[in-house]
Amino acid sequence: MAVKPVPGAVDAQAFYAGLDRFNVRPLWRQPGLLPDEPQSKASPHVWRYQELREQLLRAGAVIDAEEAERRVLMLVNPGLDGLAAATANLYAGLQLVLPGEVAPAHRHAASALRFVIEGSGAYTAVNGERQIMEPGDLVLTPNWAWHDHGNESDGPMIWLDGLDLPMINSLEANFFDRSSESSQELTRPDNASRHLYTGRLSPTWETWSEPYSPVFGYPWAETERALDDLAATGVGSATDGVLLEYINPRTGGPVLPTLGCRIQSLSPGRHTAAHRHTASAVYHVVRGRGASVVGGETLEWRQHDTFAVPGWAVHEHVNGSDDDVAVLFSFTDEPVLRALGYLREETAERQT
Ligand code: 1HN
Repeated sequence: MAVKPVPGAVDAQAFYAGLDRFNVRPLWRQPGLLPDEPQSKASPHVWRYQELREQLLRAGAVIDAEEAERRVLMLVNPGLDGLAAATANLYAGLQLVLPGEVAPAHRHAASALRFVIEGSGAYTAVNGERQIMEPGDLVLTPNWAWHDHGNESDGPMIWLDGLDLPMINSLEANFFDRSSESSQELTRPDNASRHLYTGRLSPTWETWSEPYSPVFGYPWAETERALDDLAATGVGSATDGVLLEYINPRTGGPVLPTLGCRIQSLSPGRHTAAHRHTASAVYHVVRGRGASVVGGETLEWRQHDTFAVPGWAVHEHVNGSDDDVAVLFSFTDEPVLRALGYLREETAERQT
């Protein structure tokens, strides 16, 4: 029986008011479900190391690493309602391990990376192997890998933590496990994985089936050499200058399935072309000073500052020095967007 509804035969107000109890809602009255383009709630933001270093050292007098489990000041984006997130998908934090301290072994489904800011000679143990940490080193603690930190040096050790926590928590796929031993058993020599894979050469006897890089430490000395060699040749892209991706030597792809890591050099005085992409990123200033214009806001930065570039925010970088390069480390959710077919990029008008 086909019934043609008579307009006005049902009282609209009463109809809308009565829907809640069925746990349904009219799509035609739902704003914001299909925005014309992404509108990140995250703000462009810079966290200043000079201020935060002082607070981090104060934290060292408030709690020890063992009790805190991880003594970290999380970088909380002011646009994200207090969420533990630097961009909508990326978590970042500054971690302090003082001489003699251990941050006990645990593992989680979330993937993590460390970029060393200050201090020398502490370690992160991951998968039975210690990574000895030096400034500028990238250390991976991939999903579900046991990891613990210790500082046997005589100075404080500070690094930037990056995780995919906001993403994996919104997917409701996170797990956590604490070891009964505070330090994991070591089964391989210190820094073993970085010696197994050396640039263009790969060990034939090793098997590997994990979705992440078999290399857990990317030493600064190698990274810096690559940047220096390229800086002299004048290559690079209009939007990013010399931008190098840290790779999984097994695949040539990103180091972690959810997080890509990059190092970037901007020649003296360089002002990059503006662009935007659906991927978001957290940047850390390794060297130099300058500014990034992000979503119309100018974020001035200097060495060891960290700043957030939300997804789809137009951004351009400026090296503020006329005689020194600026070097930026960054991590991004790009691998996720790419894998799912949601990566989009476009060039944009300069904002300044
Ligand atoms: C974690 O495991 C570390 O191992 C640092 O150093 C920060 C933030 C949230 C969840 C786990 C670490 C973290 C973390």
